[in-house]
Amino acid sequence: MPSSINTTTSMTITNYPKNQSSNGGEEELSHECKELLLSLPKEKGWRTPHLYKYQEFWCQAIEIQSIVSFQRHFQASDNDVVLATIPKSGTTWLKALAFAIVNRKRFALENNHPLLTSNPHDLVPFFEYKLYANRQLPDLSNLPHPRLFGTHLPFPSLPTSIKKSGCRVVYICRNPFDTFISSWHFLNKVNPGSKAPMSLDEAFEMYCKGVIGFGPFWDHMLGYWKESIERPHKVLFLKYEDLKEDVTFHLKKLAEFLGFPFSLEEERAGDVEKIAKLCSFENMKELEVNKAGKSIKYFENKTLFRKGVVGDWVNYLTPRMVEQLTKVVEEKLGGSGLSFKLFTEDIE
Ligand code: PAP
Repeated sequence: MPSSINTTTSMTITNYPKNQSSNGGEEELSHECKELLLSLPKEKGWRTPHLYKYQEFWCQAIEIQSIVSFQRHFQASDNDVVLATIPKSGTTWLKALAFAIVNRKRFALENNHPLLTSNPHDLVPFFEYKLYANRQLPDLSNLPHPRLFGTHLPFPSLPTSIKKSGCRVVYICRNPFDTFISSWHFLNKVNPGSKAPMSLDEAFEMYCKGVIGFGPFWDHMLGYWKESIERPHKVLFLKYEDLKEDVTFHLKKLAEFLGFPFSLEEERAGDVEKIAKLCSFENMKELEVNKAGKSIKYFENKTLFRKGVVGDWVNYLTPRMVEQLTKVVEEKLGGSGLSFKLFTEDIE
């Protein structure tokens, strides 16, 4: 078994921009993209100077270029699997679980599993950060099927071929309180250094206005939520907190949805529990590749494994902030049927 696995055989891909420059890599953009940016509303960014509103969601200039290319060029196959999230909602965990589930015949769960030596983001590449980044047009035809991909795009902005093909989409969301705190920690950690860290207060105000990468969070969630209700066989909606509460149950549900249900024999052999353990926060955080490696050029894998709990927001948000965000959640998500678990016992 090689020390890291290449799931992207015969595929030309490049990583994130080399070192993100002080203006978020905007000088590297194509003329077309620069023109597009001129027509878009913009706000101050969390980590880059600006976030632009493209197709009703906020994102960085450099991301828009890859997104446009992804939207133009990607052709979905009926058995593709797209794992979708708004950042900091459980992307890494979902990628690990889905990879382990669909590849369990290729890679035994005991030793030398690719997840022990590669970060999930290397095994399940993002469309917008890896495959279509840096003006690359990847040849994805040689990837083993089912092909697994990741994206932060909202549902309405996915390429038509994903929305109209038989391909499966799995969405995981997380309560907005923890997602905000996780985002704030992360974005200050991976700040390239040219920008002063953003205060919790300032970041919070932006989050409540919906100004965060791929936000507003409520639109992002509702897009997938509605689709999962209309097309439950094609769009599965999961919640981080539910997985935390009962990972085995949701792992089996995910496997069934993906078309890889566990046989009775596998269940008896404890394969569900083995995958749960392999992909657990505690296991993944301690792996060398996740302590010292880099999957995406300008941030280290360790920034993806902070605390991994439900309810850490209680350590950061003031009562006023809790009231404000509760109001936003009620206003934007009330009546949708979408609700979140906000607390857990294991908070320090
Ligand atoms: P991404 O969208 O940038 O890929 P994502 O993986 O969605 O990030 O979010 C990281 C969060 O998931 C971190 O939460 P925290 O800041 O509240 O701690 C991280 O700890 C948590 N996380 C990462 N891997 C796992 C895992 N295997 N199980 C549970 N939580 C995890």
